[in-house]
Amino acid sequence: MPTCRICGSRLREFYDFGKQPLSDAFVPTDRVGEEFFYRLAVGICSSCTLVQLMEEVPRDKMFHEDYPYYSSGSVVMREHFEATARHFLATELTGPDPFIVEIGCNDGVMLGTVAAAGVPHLGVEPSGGVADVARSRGVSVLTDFFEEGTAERVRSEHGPADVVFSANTICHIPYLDSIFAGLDRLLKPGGVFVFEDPYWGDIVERTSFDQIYDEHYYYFTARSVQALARRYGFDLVDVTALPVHGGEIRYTVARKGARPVSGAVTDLIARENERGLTTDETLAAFGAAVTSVKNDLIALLTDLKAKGERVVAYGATAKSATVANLCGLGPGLVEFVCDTTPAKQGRLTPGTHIPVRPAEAFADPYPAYALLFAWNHAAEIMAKETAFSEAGGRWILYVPTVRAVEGKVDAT
Ligand code: DWN
Ligand code: SAH
Repeated sequence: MPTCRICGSRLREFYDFGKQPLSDAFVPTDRVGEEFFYRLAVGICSSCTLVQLMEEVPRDKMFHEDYPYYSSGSVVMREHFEATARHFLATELTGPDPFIVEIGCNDGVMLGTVAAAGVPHLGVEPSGGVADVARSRGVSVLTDFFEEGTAERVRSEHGPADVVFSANTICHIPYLDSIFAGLDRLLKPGGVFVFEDPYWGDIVERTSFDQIYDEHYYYFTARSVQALARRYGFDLVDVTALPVHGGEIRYTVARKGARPVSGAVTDLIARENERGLTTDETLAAFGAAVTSVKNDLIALLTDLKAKGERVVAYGATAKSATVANLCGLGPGLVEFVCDTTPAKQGRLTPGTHIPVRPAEAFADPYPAYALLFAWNHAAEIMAKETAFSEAGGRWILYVPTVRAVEGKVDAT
């Protein structure tokens, strides 16, 4: 019987996405047939209500030297993380001996600003390629997975931290017992652990089921994070909703009793209970909505194909592996995917083998339809691709429902 990775209680599976490849394993054209597949299914803990994957993919298969996601690829995300860094510099890092650690610093999108301010910091990042880019920006990085042993090492070499920050990474880490043991070693008595991740409430509300893939092991609510923090001797002291990546929550966690708990925490948990975010009915309705989106997207793309229309996808996202593999979207339905990331270009999308081409291929010539795989960046992308809409092109969106639009941002 599959059990909760945190509390060991029974897990109830509520959606099976079937056989899926590693979401960020873009395939070199001479390596087709060598892909790793696993069963992507999502379940809920009957006791602590934490939503999680039913199967765990070994971490070294996902996060390594060639990990192809570079956080600085979006202007909006660059601005978001610069503001985050400035916030810490002005609040938590004003003492005599400041120190901030980031778990999963990627290419230094956040710590670059801290480094430029000359404030002591350390990124812990297992993916060597992105870590090297961070270093080239003046960021100090330890190329390793954060866990209890790493935290001990960081503490003995650098001293205790005021802030441990992590964006879009804690949900990637199944072994949270080791993470909290590490935080206990690393944080100053009054220090904070601040992390932001996709919010289960937004995933349910928008049927953004493509947030579910190998790298995203957990899907948090304030309620489940509060239970998690308490389990390891911490308190959830604040929550803030963020508009990025289709809806996230920033959680602030402190040692038990060290900081007052904001009313925002109790308010959000009360709202989650009212909405019934993890009830059997909600999970069944979510599953039904996923199946509708799947059927509608297949129908739309098949119809466009039959009419001889060109469809190109925009953004070779990790998320889109779930959509493309669930719907069986191959090069027969989607001509290619354009993406600004050199590490993805010239390769094929995982499992579905759609060619990935540079961004410039999009306009050469424009297709009739652009399937927006990077729907979470809709505002940024549509703003810079106005010539596509002006040429009569239409965007195909599938969050929260499948539709073709002319270039207005009603996506998220
Ligand atoms: O959690 C994760 C998030 C933060 O990043 C990781 N597990 C992996 C990754 O997920 P993703 O690939 O779904 O993230 P994005 O940010 O939606 O990916 C956007 C993709 O689109 C990138 O490959 C860059 C590309 N892009 C582009 O070609 N033109 C993005 C923008 C904004 C653009 O204008
Ligand atoms: N923080 C960035 C990157 C998110 S992608 C952003 O928000 O854009 C997830 C990152 O987590 C990857 O760079 C991956 O290499 C890293 N990661 C995965 N497991 C980790 C672990 N145990 N410790 C530290 N980083 C980890």
